[in-house]
Amino acid sequence: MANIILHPDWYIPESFATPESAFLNRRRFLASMGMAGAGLMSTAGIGCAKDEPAPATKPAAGTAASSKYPAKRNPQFNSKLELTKEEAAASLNNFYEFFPNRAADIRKLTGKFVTSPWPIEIKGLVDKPMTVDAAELVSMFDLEERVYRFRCVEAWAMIVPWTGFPLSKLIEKASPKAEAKFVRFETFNRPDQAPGMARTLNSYPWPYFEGLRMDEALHPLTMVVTGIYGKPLPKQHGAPIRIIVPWKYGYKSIKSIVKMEFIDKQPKIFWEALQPAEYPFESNVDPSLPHPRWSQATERLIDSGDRVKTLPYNGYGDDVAKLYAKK
Ligand SMILES: Nc1nc2c(c(=O)[nH]1)N[C@H]1C(S)=C(S)[C@@H](COP(=O)(O)O)O[C@H]1N2
Ligand SMILES: [Mo]
Repeated sequence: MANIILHPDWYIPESFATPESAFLNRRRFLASMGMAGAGLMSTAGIGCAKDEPAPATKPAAGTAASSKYPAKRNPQFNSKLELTKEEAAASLNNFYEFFPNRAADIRKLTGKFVTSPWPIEIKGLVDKPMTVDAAELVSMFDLEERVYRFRCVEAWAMIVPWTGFPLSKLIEKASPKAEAKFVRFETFNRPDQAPGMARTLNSYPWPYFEGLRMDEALHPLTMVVTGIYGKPLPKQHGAPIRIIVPWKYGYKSIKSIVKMEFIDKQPKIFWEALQPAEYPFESNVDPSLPHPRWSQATERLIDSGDRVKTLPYNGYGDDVAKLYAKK
């Protein structure tokens, strides 16, 4: 199929023709105009009010246990950088399942996406395989809010308050066997609800999949996220449940998870399957290691447009560098 691009959409050929580059340029463009939060001017409906919070904050229908929001902020997890404006974070998303074309506002494309009920299958090398609904998970665990830096491989960044709980707590419940060395995550597979998926059925290896080493999955910074900005996750951020791994490039933080499988071999990840040289399994944020086609030394904050230094492990080196010390 000639019109379908087999690279990740951020694989940017000289033509700058891919949706991702358009998207990235849009972020840059808006940021450079100091209006990243303003929505795309040529796109009807979102309006241009910077502080218009309503569409951004509307939780996915049926998202559970709203009474648990906002959860208490854990002061241990904070950032010196100012919080990204909610509207900027909520209107500039990467969610390829919904991307139909260039510069789309994903909020307009999620209308058919049903996020409740949302059974999640936990299986593989565990003593207690289970299927739990996302709503049930929210009620099972104490939720807390953590402000994390978030760094996309395309060199944009944001600082946002995620709500959730450590993934290690869920892993404990499943009681993995000693042979479990990796966790593989998988997203929903519903092209009828996800236009981006429908349009790339033959070129992308849907559904989106990701993976972590067991020690990465168990690390206290790794979160199961069910909310953002004090509310249940809106659909475009990966409702009803996603992972956040703050020291890795954004694509590791898989959204709208339906399956977690404990396995003994390193799994492939979605973008690696498409472009192994550019998107390796580990993908820790590393300013000294340029992407084959761009520098990773700095990053642009999506609302202010400020360019700041990228930090090793996205600033979480004190906590995680030891996981990667050469033995
Ligand atoms: N299922 C799924 N998860 C995904 C993606 C995706 O396309 N599909 N994109 C990833 C990328 S590239 C980034 S940068 C982040 C973006 O998260 P946000 O839209 O909440 O900012 O989600 C990640 N998780
Ligand atoms: Mo990304």
